[in-house]
Amino acid sequence: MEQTYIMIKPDGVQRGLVGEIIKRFEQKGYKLVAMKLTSPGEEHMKKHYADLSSKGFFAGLIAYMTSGPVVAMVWEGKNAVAEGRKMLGATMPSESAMGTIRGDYCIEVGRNICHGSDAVESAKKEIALWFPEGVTSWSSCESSWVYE
Ligand code: DAT
Ligand code: MG
Repeated sequence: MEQTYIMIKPDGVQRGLVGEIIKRFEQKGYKLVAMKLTSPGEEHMKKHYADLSSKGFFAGLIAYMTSGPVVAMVWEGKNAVAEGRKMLGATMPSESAMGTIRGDYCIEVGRNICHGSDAVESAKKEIALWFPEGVTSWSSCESSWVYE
């Protein structure tokens, strides 16, 4: 089964949206296989966003992402990466459909409350970066009701 790295950013934590975001992934049918509240610091966050280091907004992005704790999670299930991105909504909240997390709960791109891996390969890298200790494998009693 595919795994994706989902992170609730510092604004999502401060605004009390942790439960709401977890609820959506649970209710969709995905399985939580790793989770922690953590403030890993600047170097770690620069590694996470290494692909964006040349962007003009990079310094602001790192300051925002290190301004408070984040909730790091790995969710598992069929097409979890692409479906997770759909659940988050577009990067720009003004372009995120209503009903998505960003569409429903934020206004500005620099405060867009959640992160989700954009491809299976980047998910693998992000999961290794955030959970070097590995994830937890378990079987959910729901699985035969979620999958045919
Ligand atoms: P996403 O988070 O949807 O994968 P991304 O990887 O292109 O988007 O960018 C990572 C984060 O950087 C994004 O969630 C918010 C910030 N960001 C992206 N584009 C931005 C812009 N034009 N101005 C300010 N912040 C931006
Ligand atoms: Mg991205």
